[in-house]
Amino acid sequence: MATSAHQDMLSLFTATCNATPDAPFLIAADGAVLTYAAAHARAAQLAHAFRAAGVQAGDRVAVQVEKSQTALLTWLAALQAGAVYLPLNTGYTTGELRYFLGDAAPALVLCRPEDEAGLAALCANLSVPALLTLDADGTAGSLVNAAAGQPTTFASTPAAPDGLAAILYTSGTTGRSKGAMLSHANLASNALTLREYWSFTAQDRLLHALPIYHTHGLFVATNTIIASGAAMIFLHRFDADALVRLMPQASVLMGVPTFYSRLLAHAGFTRELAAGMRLFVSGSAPLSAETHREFSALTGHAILERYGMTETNMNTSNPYEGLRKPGSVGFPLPGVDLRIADSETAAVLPQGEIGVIEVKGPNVFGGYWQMPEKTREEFRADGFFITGDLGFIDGEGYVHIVGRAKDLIIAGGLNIYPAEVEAALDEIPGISESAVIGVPHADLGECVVAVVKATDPALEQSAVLSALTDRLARFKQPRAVVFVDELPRNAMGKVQKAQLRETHAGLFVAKKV
Ligand code: MLC
Ligand code: AMP
Repeated sequence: MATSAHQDMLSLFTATCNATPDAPFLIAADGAVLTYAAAHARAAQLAHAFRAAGVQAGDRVAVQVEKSQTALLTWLAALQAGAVYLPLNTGYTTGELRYFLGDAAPALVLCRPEDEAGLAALCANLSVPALLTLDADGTAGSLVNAAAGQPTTFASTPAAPDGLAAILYTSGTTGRSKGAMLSHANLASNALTLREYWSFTAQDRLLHALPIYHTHGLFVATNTIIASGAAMIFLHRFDADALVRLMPQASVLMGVPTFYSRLLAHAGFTRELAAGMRLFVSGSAPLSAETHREFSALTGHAILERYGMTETNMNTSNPYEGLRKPGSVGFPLPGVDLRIADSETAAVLPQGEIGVIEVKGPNVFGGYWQMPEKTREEFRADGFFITGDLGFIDGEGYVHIVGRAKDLIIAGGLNIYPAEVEAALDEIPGISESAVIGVPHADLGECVVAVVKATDPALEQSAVLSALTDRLARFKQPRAVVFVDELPRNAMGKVQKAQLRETHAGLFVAKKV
């Protein structure tokens, strides 16, 4: 079995493949099985294709493709090739990609066939040397052609634990996105911790319906499964019908809160259906105590809520055995130091007081790609990372998140930084200023609303939204545009977003998407 002596995901993966080559790793919706041995071999072929495209150890491989088994294997191929994996949200527009590719300077971009022409021009412009494609099924495209016939083993150089494994971009509060640099040890240590904490075994079958371009679906789910030698029932995307159909074959589900509210609304989701499940995990956004209780009442299962971040992997979790408190994110995971500090003075606060959550541990990233200044700003001198989340620790040691010091909206588990949307809005002719807020949304938890001051009285919501189509990924686009004569400002001239949030809180409460 893979142990904590394994400090990188490639050796964890290889250890599992050697121990149980015939065990299932990925199970398709139709039941077709890809074993660990077959996955290792296919990843090796993909790693050869990367090399043939010019990727050397330490090079970045940027990936913006639909979710498929092959897409997931590109992560394991990057590990075999010693490359740094850089997954990108499939919703990003070409304009958004320009920044990521320019900043990360990858040696290879992997894209959807339909994006190839547009990206070829961008890659030429940015001097990215290689571009390959992969289709939505993961069965065709120039990557598949390049991998065909390649050897099924790859002579990998062992990874240094503190070497760079992946760069994941997170949006910035002040505009520019930051590439969080995650080391091999960051990822492997978290996978092993979660395996133990959540009692994973090789018998587990995880229903995987999350996207694989973010920490949750790519690392929390996949890496923990690999470390356990377990299998994933691998779905293209979230679909409540498919989850209900396949749940009898599964033992664990990991999802964002929207998964759980949608399951609760599904007539086929019953106590009997959930009876065979061992564990339901929620994270990436706050799970309301109400959803937690409704879920318990229907199924008898207490959803296990945990708290993480791209920069830190997972920090806290409710216990596997013991009380899973609704509205709490549980205890700091083994090896993670967590404290609550005053956001102004940095003084550590006593139990029960609200402050900014700070964390330190083997899970915490090394810094932002080529942003030493930003990195310094977000770490304390004693190595604690300042998460920007506000919380407190209760008398029993459970951590509660009560808000965010950072101006951030989380819709359906995806982060949107208002500053980025405001910058795009302010460039639209006829808008003089804007404030972007998150308001409660029945399905997504929160959604984006733009409050704008227009100089052109004829400007309409539809014109504003269509001006954003090519600028911002769909999930960042406002669900409503509210026109105002003036934005409320305090004496310092700062827009009072709390006031705006309160004024517009009712906009989407009763509505579905
Ligand atoms: C889809 N849309 C969204 C959206 N997802 N808009 C805002 N926020 C989202 N999250 C848009 C679609 O483009 C569509 O636009 C419309 O909303 C309706 O789409 P849908 O079909 O209802 O949505 P669906 O495709 O079912 O997606 C919803 C979802 C998905 C919640 C299942 O967003 C999802 O899988 N979210 C998980 C995100 C995630 O993995 N986060 C983890 C980050 S890591 P239109 O124009 O067609 O109407 C992290 C760290 C940690 O946070 O702790 O884990
Ligand atoms: P990301 O940058 O996409 O990794 O998102 C990380 C952010 O998601 C954290 O800083 C939190 O604000 C939020 N988050 C993750 N898990 C939870 C949770 N269980 N409850 C509340 N917020 C969460």
